[in-house]
Amino acid sequence: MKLYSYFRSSAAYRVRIALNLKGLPYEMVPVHLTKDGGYQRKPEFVAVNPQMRVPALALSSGDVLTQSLAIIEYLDDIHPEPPLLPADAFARAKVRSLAQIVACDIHPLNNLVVLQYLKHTLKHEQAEIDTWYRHWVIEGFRAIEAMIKPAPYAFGAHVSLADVCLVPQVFNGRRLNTPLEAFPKILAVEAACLKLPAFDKARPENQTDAE
Ligand SMILES: N[C@@H](CCC(=O)N[C@@H](CS)C(=O)NCC(=O)O)C(=O)O
Repeated sequence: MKLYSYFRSSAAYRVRIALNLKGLPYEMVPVHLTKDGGYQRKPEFVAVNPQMRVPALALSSGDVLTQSLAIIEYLDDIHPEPPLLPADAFARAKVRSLAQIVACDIHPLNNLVVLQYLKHTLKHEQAEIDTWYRHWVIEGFRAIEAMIKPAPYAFGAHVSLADVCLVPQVFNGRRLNTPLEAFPKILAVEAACLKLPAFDKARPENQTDAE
C-alpha cells in the first residue's frame, strides 16, 4: 500500500497510527502541502485524490481510498486485530463521537486551506487567524475533556479510533501554542499513547519528509 502523506498533516497522522497499530507495511509518498503552491494541487496528485487533500491510501489493487476515518474503518474491517472500535454498539458510538469531534468539528475549521482563505481572501491578520485556530481547538477539547476518563486510553485499556484522532489533534494544537493546561485528561491520554511504538513511529518528527 502507498500512503500519500505530509508529515504535519494530522489527518495523515491518524492513518499512519492506524497502519502501525495493525502492523501493516506501507510506502510513504510525501505530498508537500505548502511548497510551490502545494503539491496537492499538481495534476499527478489530483489524479489520485480530486479533493486535493491528504491522506490518500492506494491499495495493492491500485484502488484509492481517501478521508482518514473511512480509510481507518476500512483497515479495521479487513485487518480486525487489534480492533479500533469496540464490539459493543454503545461503546462504538462513544468512540466515534469523540473521533468526530476532532475530525468533523475541530479539524475542518483549522485546515490549511481554510486558514489560507482567511488570510489571502478575507485578508485577516495572522494574529487573528491564530486566535481562530486556538479557539476551535479549545472549544472541541472542552467537550472531549468532559467525555473521557483516561484508563489509560480515552475509552479504557484498549487503544481506539478516539485515541488515533485525539493524539494528532493535540500535536496540531500545540504547534499553534494553544494553551492545554486545562485539559489534563487529554494530556494523560496523549502521554499514554505516545509510549506505544505505533504512535511514536507515526509522529510528524519521525517522518522522512519532516522539516
Ligand atoms: N476530512 C479529511 C481531511 C483531510 C485534510 O483536510 N487534509 C489536509 C491536511 S491535514 C490537507 O490535505 N489539506 C490540503 C490543503 O489545505 O490544501 C480527512 O479526515 O482525511
